[in-house]
Amino acid sequence: MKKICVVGLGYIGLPTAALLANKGYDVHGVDVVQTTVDTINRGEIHIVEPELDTFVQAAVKSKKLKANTVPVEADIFIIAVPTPFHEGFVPNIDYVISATKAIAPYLKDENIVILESTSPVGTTNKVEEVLKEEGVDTSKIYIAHCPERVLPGQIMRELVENDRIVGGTTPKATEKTVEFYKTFVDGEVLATDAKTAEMAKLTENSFRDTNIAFANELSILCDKFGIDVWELISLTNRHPRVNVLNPGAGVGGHCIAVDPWFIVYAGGEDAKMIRTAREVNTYKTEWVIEKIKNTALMFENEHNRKARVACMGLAFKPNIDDLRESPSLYITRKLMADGLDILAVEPNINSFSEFDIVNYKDAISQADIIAFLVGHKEFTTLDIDKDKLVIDFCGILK
Ligand code: SAJ
Repeated sequence: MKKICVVGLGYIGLPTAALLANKGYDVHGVDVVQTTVDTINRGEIHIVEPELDTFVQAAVKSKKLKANTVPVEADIFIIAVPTPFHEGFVPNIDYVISATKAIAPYLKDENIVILESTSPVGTTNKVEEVLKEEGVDTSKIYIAHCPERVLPGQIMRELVENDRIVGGTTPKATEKTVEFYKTFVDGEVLATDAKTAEMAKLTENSFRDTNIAFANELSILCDKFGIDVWELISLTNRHPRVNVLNPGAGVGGHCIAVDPWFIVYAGGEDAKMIRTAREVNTYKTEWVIEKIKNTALMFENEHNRKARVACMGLAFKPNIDDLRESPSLYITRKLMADGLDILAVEPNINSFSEFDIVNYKDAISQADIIAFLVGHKEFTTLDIDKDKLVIDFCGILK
């Protein structure tokens, strides 16, 4: 069985490493954070993802998965490090470059180097350039991009079931990499070139961002026109070729709110719609803040006292505990900073460093205004007093 070195043990690298180890591969995981390495070597996990703990525990117990801060020689290298952006939405591929430099001394002829990180177009070729600069004869190895496409919360299932796109820097690299993914993916493994694979991933997330922006814009317009947007969407979606997504408090997470900027940065003036979609989704979050503030002000004028506002949900999407790039957390923080009396609710976490987390049932009874920011399942069965002001930004009550 081939040996695999996975660089970056985060939301993609660790599940991938654990899955491959459970498939019988000998996996060496690399992370720059010592505590992450130690946690994994104890058979534990440092991120929250259903089923991942079972996979990691089994992989470590069978000695098929070991973690370290430095790479080792292997047959296949997978790079799964973050690709955030610098100030001003400039793509930041520094982690990809440093991971590439880190594996360079361990590369041998016939090795495969796979970039899984979501990357701006041209990054896989950049990996090749960096390896050349580091003294690697890249004509003797295979380099490809195979973008990750898994949905947080469903990673272990989607890693196996989803179709994958593989684009090599040469046709032979594509072929070799496709062969590898076919050993553990049940979905189809589709072959293309590196740039198309990079753009395909960015397109997927931009497509979703653009469609959510459409829904968010509709929700603002419907509010203006006095129309229930949820009823509107459920009616329009009865057309055989219409499928409007759900409006919400904005778009969060570390993918959909980030990746479209990679296209906008490279596309400049020609990336009009993709840029506008980003702007609409960012604006929706500010609009939610204004809406809550105005409702609180109206309450205060009417009752001669400050309103208590329950912010229902802090995670970036329903039924997870992930707070990264979360619009609802941003909204809650902003309202608190602006002096509103806030009850912060998040049923998926017990405590938070910045403020108290209030039980959702207590918050419902104590609040004057209840703002549903995330559609968590706990919120669907609540019994809310008629005298409460309810603002449903995520359609949970429909
Ligand atoms: N959202 C809405 N309305 C909707 C759907 C989503 O407001 O109708 C919001 C969510 O509340 C959340 C954000 O969008 O704040 C993103 O959530 P998501 O569930 O759409 O996607 P992510 O960010 O969890 O995962 C995405 C997925 N990409 C696509 O569905 C095209 C996943 O397959 C990718 O692997 C992942 O990004 C990634 O890593 O790039």
